[in-house]
Amino acid sequence: MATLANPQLDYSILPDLPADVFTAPLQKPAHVGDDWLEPKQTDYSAEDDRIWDDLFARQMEVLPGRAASAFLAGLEKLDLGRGGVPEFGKLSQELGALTGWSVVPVPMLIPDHVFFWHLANRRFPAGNFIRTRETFDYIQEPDVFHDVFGHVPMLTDPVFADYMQEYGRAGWKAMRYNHLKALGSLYWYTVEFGLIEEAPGTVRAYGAGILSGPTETVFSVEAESPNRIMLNVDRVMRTDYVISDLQPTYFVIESFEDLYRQTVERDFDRLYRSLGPSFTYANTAVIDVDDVLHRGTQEYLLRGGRGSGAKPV
Ligand code: HBI
Ligand code: FE
Repeated sequence: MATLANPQLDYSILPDLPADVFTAPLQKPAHVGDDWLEPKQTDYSAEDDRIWDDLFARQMEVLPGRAASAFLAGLEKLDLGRGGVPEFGKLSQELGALTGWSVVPVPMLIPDHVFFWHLANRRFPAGNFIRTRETFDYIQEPDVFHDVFGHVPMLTDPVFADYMQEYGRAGWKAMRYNHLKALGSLYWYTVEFGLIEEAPGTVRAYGAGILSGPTETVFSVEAESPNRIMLNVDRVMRTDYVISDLQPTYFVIESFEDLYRQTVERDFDRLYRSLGPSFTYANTAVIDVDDVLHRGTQEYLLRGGRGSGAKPV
């Protein structure tokens, strides 16, 4: 039987989690199996559908000139604004025809090795629930708007689609070395908070964490506060991150091909063996070897960040 310590190559079987591999414990709801998949997608209320439509309209106000062309193209191909929370079955059919990915419903955050297993098999696990009016502006857990609006458009891009699958395959190796946080940083600074330089001097956002909310959509590409640094996979995987506020640093790719290439060419065994038990670089650090596009003032952070009422400048 395949285990994390002796991974099989076809990735079709969910691996066992050895006792010495650390993963955050999650309470599995009784109605889901080992794959953590919901038997079916939630039946959304009329108000849920209105919340989707309002979130969608709000994002469409800020995306032009800020979201990556690949993201905007994906939104259009999948027609995510046809009204109400998209139906995963139909969405999966359309996405499947483009890149072979599907979207599957999960109740909440799922364990790392299960998440990686779905990605390695080109299934994107999407949160089933949608936020309420009370939590319209900010939620910490991924809901269906973040997961579907934020993540799924990029999965229509063939190169990005391959990158996500490679990421899933890389997950088990990271767990074996207990360096999941390092691989998590790569996800964080690309899939969630990535920027791309589409033409010299033209930076756009493709990360789902950015594009599922209006504030960071503007802040990430236009504010003076954050650093914007050309992405180097090795450097990013040594960089800490915080999940609860606007990012002090964004990493910029030159193309999805380059991101894919850097990831598959990286010798992760070597990297994990060379990593210490904690991160080398703080998330505000600018280091000698960085190719810096914009050196941030960190004004937002210096004024106290989220909770202080600081303006995201
Ligand atoms: N579960 N539903 C869900 N969504 C995620 O983005 C997610 C997860 N479980 C684990 C996980 N992400 C992490 O392993 C990666 O972000 C590194
Ligand atoms: Fe996400």
